Amino acid sequence: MNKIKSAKEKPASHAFRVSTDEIRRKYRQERAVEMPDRLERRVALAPELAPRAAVNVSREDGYVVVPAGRFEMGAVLAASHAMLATADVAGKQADAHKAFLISLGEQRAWSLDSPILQLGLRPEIVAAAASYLGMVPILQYANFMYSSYTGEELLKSQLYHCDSDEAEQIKVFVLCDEVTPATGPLTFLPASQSQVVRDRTGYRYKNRLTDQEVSDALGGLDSEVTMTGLAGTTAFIDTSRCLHYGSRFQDRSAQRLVVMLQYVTPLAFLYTDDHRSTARFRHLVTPESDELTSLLLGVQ
Ligand SMILES: O=C(O)CCC(=O)C(=O)O
Repeated sequence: MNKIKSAKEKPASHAFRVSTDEIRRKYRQERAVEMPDRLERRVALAPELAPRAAVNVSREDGYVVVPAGRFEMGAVLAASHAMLATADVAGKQADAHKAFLISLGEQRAWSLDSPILQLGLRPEIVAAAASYLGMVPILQYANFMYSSYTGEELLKSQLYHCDSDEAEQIKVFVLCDEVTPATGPLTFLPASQSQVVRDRTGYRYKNRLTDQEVSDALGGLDSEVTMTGLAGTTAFIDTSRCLHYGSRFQDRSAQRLVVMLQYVTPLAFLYTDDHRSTARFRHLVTPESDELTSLLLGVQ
C-alpha cells in the first residue's frame, strides 16, 4: 500500500496535510482502485449530466465566477438574511475556532425543502461540479458563513492556503449581500498559478502563505481574483487546487454573508471510512429519492 496508509500512527487526513501533491495523488488513485463499486455509477452519470452544467470549470483555471442575476437565488438569499437576523453571532464567535468566519446554521436541521439544500441539489449546479470532478460528487457541506473584522493579525484561512481534505473539490459560494474589496472578499489564484506557487514553495497542505511569499513565487499577484459583486454573484472554485483566502476586512464595521456548498468525491480524505456511513446529509434520502439525489447525499 502507499506511503500514507503505511504511516499507521497518523490518519490519512493528517498525512494529507503534510505530504506532497504526488503522494496525495497516488493515495487517491489507489483508493479509486479499491472502491470501484462506489465510483461506477458516479462516473457513468457525469457525462449524462454534463449538458445541463451551468458553467464549465476548466482544469487550467479551477474556477468560474458568475455575475448576479444569472441564477435564481431569491429563496436562498431570503433564507440567509432570516438566518442572520436570528443567529447568536456573538455567542458563535466566542466558541469559534475562527471568530472572523463562522457558520450560522445547524446543518442537521436542513431538510430537502430547505432553500440551501434545494440549491445544493440543483441539477445545473451539480452538473457543473460533476463535469469538473469526473463523477457525481457528494454534497458534504452546506451552510451560511458570516465574516467580520476581529483583529489586525491575519490568521488561518485569512492567509493563502489550499484545502487539505480532498485533492480536488468544488465549493460554490453565493454572495448574500454586495461584497467589495473592503468587505473581506474571497480572493484566489487560478489553479495553474497555484500549482506554480506550490511547486516553487514546496507547499504542504497544512501551510499558510503570506501575500509576499505568493508574490515572490509568481513575480507578482497579477493573477489574483477577488470575488466581489452584488448579492447573487456565484463562484465555483476548486479550493483544493486554487490557493485562496478570505475575510480580511479593510472596513472594520462591515460584515460578509455567503452561502457555501462543498462537493467532494468518495475519494476525499475526510472520508477515512466508507462515505456511505459518514456523508453528512445521507439521512435525508427517502425511498422516493431518485438516483442522483441518493448519490449526492451519499447513500450510494
Ligand atoms: O472566505 C473565506 O473567508 C475563506 C474561505 C475558505 O478558506 C474556504 O472556504 O476554504
